[in-house]
Amino acid sequence: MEKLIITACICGAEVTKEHNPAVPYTVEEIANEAYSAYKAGASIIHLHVRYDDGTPTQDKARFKECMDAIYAKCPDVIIQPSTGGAVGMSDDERLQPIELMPEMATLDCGTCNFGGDDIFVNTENTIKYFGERMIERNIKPEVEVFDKAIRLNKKGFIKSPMHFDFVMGVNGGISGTPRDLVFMAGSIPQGSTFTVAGVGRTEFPMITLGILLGGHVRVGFEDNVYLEKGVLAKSNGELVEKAVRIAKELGREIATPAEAREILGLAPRA
Ligand code: KMH
Ligand code: ZN
Repeated sequence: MEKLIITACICGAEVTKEHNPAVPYTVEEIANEAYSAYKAGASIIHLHVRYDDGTPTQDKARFKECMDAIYAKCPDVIIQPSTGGAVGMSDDERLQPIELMPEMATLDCGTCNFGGDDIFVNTENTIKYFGERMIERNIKPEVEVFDKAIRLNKKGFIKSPMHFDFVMGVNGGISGTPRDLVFMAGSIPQGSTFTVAGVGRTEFPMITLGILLGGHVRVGFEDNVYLEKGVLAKSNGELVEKAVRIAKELGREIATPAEAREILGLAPRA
């Protein structure tokens, strides 16, 4: 089987230090958490950034500071900025980090409930707009799918082969069950690649099945702050180490950043 690409979602926009004191906010904390994940085997850092007080932001200057600090510690890592940002942000606010010409960025598909009263809005036109901006910049989108409504874009707004991230178990999205993950993995065009993420306690069961299905995996504080029931992870690195242990038991080797670039067909870094 293909080597396993591990993505670490180190920070997110919703999780806070009240959930786990190790959730990073400052530039230094974000760079340290990225390094802990990279050292443990992550080849991609899925990046949200915060102001020092924890407020999520898509501000380009803040992204640049964080990306520079991460590259200083992990020179060859793939940084994948979020264009989802936080619920309620406008399209252009969310798109700011693509001006930094990252190799990848997320492209969220479909509007869905996002816990409680929150609605994560991704209209058809938003998806097309984001897709076109990424094609212009040769940025590989990771298509974030939160629900069963995978609407495949055949009109050239996303290039093939597509790379998906199935985000399972969001409160309001698709459930984190084997049945639904098998459905998702069977619903994408041939030749696509996919990553599996599971929110909360579904993280490790979902990535285990993702590894068996030949997919790639994402772990990190954005999705889950626990190493096991009742035990907070001390770092994103601990979560990545656990993913590596599971992969090794199942006979999957771990991809380096260079191998991940090759598997995903990323354009050379600007
Ligand atoms: N924070 C969520 C509303 C992404 O990074 O593209 C959206 C999200 C997806 O995290
Ligand atoms: Zn995210």
